[in-house]
Parts: sequence; C-alpha cells; structure tokens
Amino acid sequence: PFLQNVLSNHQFLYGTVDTQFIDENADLFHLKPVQNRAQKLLHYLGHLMVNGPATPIPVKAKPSDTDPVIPTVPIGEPPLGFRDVLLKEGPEGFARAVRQHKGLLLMDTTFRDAHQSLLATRVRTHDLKKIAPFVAHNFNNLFSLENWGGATFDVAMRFLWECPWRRLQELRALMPNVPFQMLLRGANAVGYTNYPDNAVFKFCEVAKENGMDVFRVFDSLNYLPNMLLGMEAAGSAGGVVEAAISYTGDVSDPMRQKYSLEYYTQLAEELVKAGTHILAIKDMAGLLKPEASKILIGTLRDRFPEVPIHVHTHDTAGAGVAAMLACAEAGADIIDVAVDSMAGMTSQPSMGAVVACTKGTELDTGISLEKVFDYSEYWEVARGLYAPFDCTATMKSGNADVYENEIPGGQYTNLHFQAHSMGLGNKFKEVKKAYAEANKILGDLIKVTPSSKIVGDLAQFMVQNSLTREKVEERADELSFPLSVVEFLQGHIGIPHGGFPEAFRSKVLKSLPRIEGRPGASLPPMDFQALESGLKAAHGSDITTEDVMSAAMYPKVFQEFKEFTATFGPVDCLNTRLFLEGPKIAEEFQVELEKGKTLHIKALALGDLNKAGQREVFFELNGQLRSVLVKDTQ
Ligand code: 3PY
Ligand code: ZN
Repeated sequence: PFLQNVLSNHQFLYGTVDTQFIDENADLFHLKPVQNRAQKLLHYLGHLMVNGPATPIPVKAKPSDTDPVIPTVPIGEPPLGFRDVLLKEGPEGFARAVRQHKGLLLMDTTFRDAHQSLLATRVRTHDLKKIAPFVAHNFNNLFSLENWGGATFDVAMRFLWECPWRRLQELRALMPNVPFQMLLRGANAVGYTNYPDNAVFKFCEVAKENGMDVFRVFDSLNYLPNMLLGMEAAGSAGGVVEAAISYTGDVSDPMRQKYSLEYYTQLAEELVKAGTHILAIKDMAGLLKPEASKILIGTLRDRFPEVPIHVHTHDTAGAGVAAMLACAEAGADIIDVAVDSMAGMTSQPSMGAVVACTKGTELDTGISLEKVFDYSEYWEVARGLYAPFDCTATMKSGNADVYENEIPGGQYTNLHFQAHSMGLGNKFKEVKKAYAEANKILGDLIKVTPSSKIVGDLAQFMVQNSLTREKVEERADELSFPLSVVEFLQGHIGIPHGGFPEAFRSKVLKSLPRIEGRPGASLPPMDFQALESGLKAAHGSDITTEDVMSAAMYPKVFQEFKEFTATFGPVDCLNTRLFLEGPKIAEEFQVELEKGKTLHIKALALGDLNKAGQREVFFELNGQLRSVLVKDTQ
C-alpha cells in the first residue's frame, strides 16, 4: 500500500520532488507483490478436496471429528518455574538447584519424543500451542519440557510445512517458566549425517537465541569426540549441557560384556570431566531393566555425587515405570515421562503412573494428579486428530522382544509401519530378527539415530534378499550394500566402541577411502553468507538467520518447504483436520492468519472435470465468492 501511494503521488510522478533518496536506496522499493495468503490457502484446501491428503498418510484412518477441549487456565502470568532459576543462576546454578531439589523431577516428552514414537512425529504446532498455557500454569515444577530437536526439525518442514523455529518461538512466548529441552544428535545436530563444526555451533547459538534451554547431546556411537563437539557447541551458546550416554546391552547380565558397567562409568567420567552440567542415560530402546537401573544409576550416583542424573527410556517392553522408579530410588534426579494418553508402548512411561506411585514418598513429584488427568484428556482427544499416523492402527502392544532386538522406540514403530504397509505384517518378527543379526554383522553397535538407521537398512536389505548373517559375511565382497552401510564402514559417522568389524569392513570397502577420527574435523566450514545470499536470491529478501540454519541442516527439504508455502500459503494456520483432509462441502470455518486477522471460509461446491483435467472448487471467503482451479490427479 505504501508503494502504491507513492507511485500514485502527483508530485512524485511529475518530478516536482527530489527522488534522489529513492535512486540511492532502490532496494527498499523492491517489494514483493502483495501476497494473497487467503487465495493460496483456498488453493490448498481445494487441492485436498479434489485429490485427498497432501502429506503422505501411512494408515487408512481418518482424523477424528472431535476437537479436544482446552482446560481452563487462570488469567495472568504462570507461576515461577525452573526456567526462572536458570535465567537467574545460569546453567551451573540451575544444575545445583536441580541436585538439591527434594523429590523426583520430571521431564515431559509429550511435545517431542512421545509423538515421535507413537504418531510418526506429526503433531503440529497448532495443537501444541493450545495446551501450552495449561502446561505452563499447572506443570511449572517440571524440570523441563522436551519440545524440539530429534526428528521434529525435519518432519515439521517435510510433512507439516511449518517452520520448526517458529514452533520454538511461539511455545516460548506461551511458556516463559518451564525450561525447554531439545535432543541434539551431537555432531549430527538435528540431521542424519555429520555437519561441519561451525554449522553445529551456529545451530546451537540460534536455538538458544530462540528460547532453547537444555541441550541433550548424544552421539549414535557414543563416540566421545563427536559428543564433546556437541557439548562445546551447546555450552558456548550458553545452553545447559546435558551429555547423554546412549545405553545398550544389559549391565545386569554378566554375559553381556561389550557394554559393561565399566564402559558406562568410564564414559561418564569423560563427560563429567568435560564439564557437562547434567549427566543423562539415554535408553532409547527401553532396555534398562530395574535391576540394571539399580546397578548403573547407583554406581553413577556414588561416583558423581554433585552432578544431576537424568534418565530417559521407552516403554516398549512394558517395564518403563518399574525401571524409572528403580532409577529414582538409586539416585536419579530426573526421569522422563509422557502424559498418560501419549505414554506407553514405544513412547515414554506414563506421567500419571509415576506421579501416583511416588505420591507421599520421598520421591513425591509435587505434581497434581488431577491436572495430569486434564492434560491427558486433552491429548487423548487431540491424538484422535492424528489417527492417520497412529501406530496403534496396527501395533496393539509393546513387546519384550526388544531386549533381544534392541530397536529404539521410534524406529520400532517405523519398522512396524513399514512391514504392514508392504503387506508384510506377518514378517515383522522376521524384520526384528534380521535387525538383531544386522547389528551383529556391524559389530554390535550402540543403536540410535543415525546408527540405528544403518542397522535397519542392512536388516531390510537382508529380508528383501533373503540373506542370513552367514551369507552376508561370506558374500560381503560381491553384495551391493545400502549406501548408509558403506558410508558407516568408511567412518562417516565416527568410530564405534571396540572398532569396526575389520574382516567384513575390508571386504565391503575394498579400496574405498576411510575417514580417520572425527568426521566433522575433515569437513570444510560452511559459508553461511554464501548460503544466505543464495537463499535470498531464490526465495526473497525476508530469509532469516533461522531459515539459513534450516537450509544448512536440510537444503533440499527447506527448498521444497519454501516452494510449497509459496504456492499453498501458511497451511500451519489451519486446524489439523482441515490441514489433513480439507473441508466438507457446506462446512464453514475460520482460519486465524495472525492475531486480529481471521478468514471466514465456507466450502461451497466442487465443479465437474474440465477438458484440461481440472476442477473448479468454489468457496465463500469473508462473504465473497471465490474459486480455484485444481488439477485432478486422481
Ligand atoms: C532421535 O535422534 O530423534 C531420537 O529420538 C533418538 O533416540
Ligand atoms: Zn527417546
């Protein structure tokens, strides 16, 4: 509008004013055409009405028609929480306060790992934002809320077409009092591969600026140089460093010697020496039995009396609550739970169960069970909106066979989905067996993103080609292995504990190059300025530092995300049912584009197929008739 006014100004047009300012500042006037977000959204909705869901749907189930009720929240600021301690005391003081805290502290994973494990990471900012104020007001005594990192970063852009940074900013504004926690894959940041060091540093810096507090840093091989790099990046950004040892094997089984108590305590020693604020045990597959919990956590507690200990697990076998209570009794300060309706199976153990079981004991969490029930009810109904992604469509229970196959929670669900979608539902057992065999071929690895994907790729390759472990090892020099397996053997993600299985490795690699030491150390630094200029040239001048980091992590995914939203507008403003399915004919609804700017839309009709294979879709937008032409691809 400003530019229009200027251009229709008589004096400006006829040169009676000095336009030197404009000549000298021409870039100020390179405004993009006024974006018509409403028309773009109509295009998106029309597309869904004609062609069905835009995002891939793994399960034949429809989002439920019931909207969750948002429990009421008192007016005013939420009560003080541990974030206030962090802001006042800094990471060291925060760690001291955590250690001195009487009772058991909880991290709530509902906003990240729980839906990564149960709902294919598909929960949208829209539904997180609605319940965020309730959490801030009623769960102010949480140690933290895990709401970012892991797979959420790329899934947000890839399948939800929303900006992961915006999620962080919006949740931060709604929850000033609860520390936010993210999962950082060490030198892999939020990706599946090693990045140049400066990309990991910059990523943490920008995450901290956007409101992240606690960085859980792990490496998928527990490779110390990668972990130290991630810790340094998180620490120098000003974050709370939570170095996490990924747990595998069974320290209560004297026959399992590769990942022994000594292995874990030595690694913990290194991480504490490196200055971690908090020490975490990350039991990504849910292998930590109660007896092992006593041994491991008891030993770490004695060895590091001043360092807060935080334990993460998955409930795949069904022993999660028992294990977490055993950890708490053995001296863990913080354990991870998910709200009841988002807990269990491959997710975290139930918050309600832990709160109830510790009530009135020395470990009392101080959390109100009544509030947990309200919180759980919200998610029970909200979860119905994600029925097309819910693992319970096919998976009916957890399974204690995880102690044998050691598949991490999220991957367990994915492999189950995959087996079913390929019509191999009855082959899941075979896939799990192959996974255990693939793990042995690769030398018995720590298995978590991305090493777990490498083992999974090899397992799938074995099932597809009907190969046993013996056959794979025998024919290793002639088989054409998945690229991820070859790159792992080349050293692309680091060096596994105990080294590579050398006989197998040399058969596969032959003369292919091998990376010595930490992979990131040999990568050239990323040129952020060049990246930014390229992005601005491609997508316009409103590219932010956050966008640059998205592109640094996922160049192709970011580009597709920008192209998608340039065509279809801010689809993150739609409610989840509309986002997935579009409206029914005659449905009326509102879309809030931003505060104070709401669209009133009614879906009117679908036209006939025209000669060009398109259909016209008619809407009423703020009382006016609008239509969009959509190619029918059905
Ligand atoms: C991730 O890296 O996304 C994980 O959840 C690992 O457990
Ligand atoms: Zn996890």
